[in-house]
Amino acid sequence: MFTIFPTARLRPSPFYEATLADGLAGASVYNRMIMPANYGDREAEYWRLINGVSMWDVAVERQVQLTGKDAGKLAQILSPRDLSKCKVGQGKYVPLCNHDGVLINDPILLKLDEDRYWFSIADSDIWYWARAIGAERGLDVKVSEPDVSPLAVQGPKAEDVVAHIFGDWVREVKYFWFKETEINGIPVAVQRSGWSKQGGFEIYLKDGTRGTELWNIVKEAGAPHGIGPGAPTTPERTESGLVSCGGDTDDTTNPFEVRLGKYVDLDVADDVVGIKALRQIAAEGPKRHQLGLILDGDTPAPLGFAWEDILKDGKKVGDMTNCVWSYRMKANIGYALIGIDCQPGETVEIRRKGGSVMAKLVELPFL
Ligand code: THG
Repeated sequence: MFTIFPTARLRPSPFYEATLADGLAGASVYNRMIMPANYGDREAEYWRLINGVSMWDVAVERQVQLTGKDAGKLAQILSPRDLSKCKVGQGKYVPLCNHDGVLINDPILLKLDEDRYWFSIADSDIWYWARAIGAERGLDVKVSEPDVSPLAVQGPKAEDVVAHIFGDWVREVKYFWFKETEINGIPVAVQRSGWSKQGGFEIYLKDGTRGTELWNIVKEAGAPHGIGPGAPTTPERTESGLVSCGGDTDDTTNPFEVRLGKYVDLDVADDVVGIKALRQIAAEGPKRHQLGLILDGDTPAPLGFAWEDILKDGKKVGDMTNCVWSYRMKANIGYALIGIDCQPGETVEIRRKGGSVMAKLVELPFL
């Protein structure tokens, strides 16, 4: 095929060497970094996540750090989720919207201290955004990118592996809560989180020179449990109904359309970016919603690069934003971003490259 041409614009992960040594076979680009995608046997990697434990280089989930007197103020201005009760050591899944109420990122917010926060971001440049909003509002806050790189340990056996490394206290950690600690002198934060519904933790490496060391600690601790390298798994996240911001959304999508309305608190202060637009969208009712699609046919037929049109009675009613073979459902499944008059139970037509395919609309998650 082809190799990736190294350039200083495409930053390597601290785990890059370790992932190459473990047989990295496919990657994509995310936050201007190489994002490992698979190690050559996607089905085995999927079942390892479902039944065992998998370790993922997700350093591409970069941190946008806010520090200073107004750090908490800026965090709240950027996010329409009420953060007033967020404690030090707690994380929260927060949509970020622009002034039109359009979703621009869906990070996990970590509150490290009263005056220090990280937005652990999905794939868009939030540093510029946070700096611009902070400056325009005259806030006393510094926005930076710290040397922090998450390594995910996911699957039903992840807790045993992470407890073996850090101690049994990790078993008591609540969802999205975290603790800063170290292992063999390597500074990390350990959080119960991860982009799967199979359970697990993310170990945020706080010293990018020690990626291979941390990778090998996890690999050794996981060996008795059959750990192997993997990556955020499209079939599992689709079955589980997780949103991929920028994949399942476009530059007009608001959080209500993609099942994130529960993370929008309409009574946050008026200075929160996008809140006025979000109140109006909520009052009028969103025009589209996100449903599952189960396609006819029994041959894996994943989505390529682009969304595909969904038709009803010959007219376009929405887009299929994602499509993948589900190993557990033994069908091609995907997400529809579709007019709200289209409802679960209905059959629609998807215009695919090889011709039309019929699909049934269902509620998400699939499993
Ligand atoms: N880990 C870290 N940072 C991240 C991601 C991650 N940043 C970008 C991206 N992934 C954020 N996206 C999500 C989406 C969903 C969830 C986590 C990150 C998630 N959602 C649960 C759900 O939808 O059921 C629970 C949400 C809740 O109720 O609070 O876990 O993977 N570090």
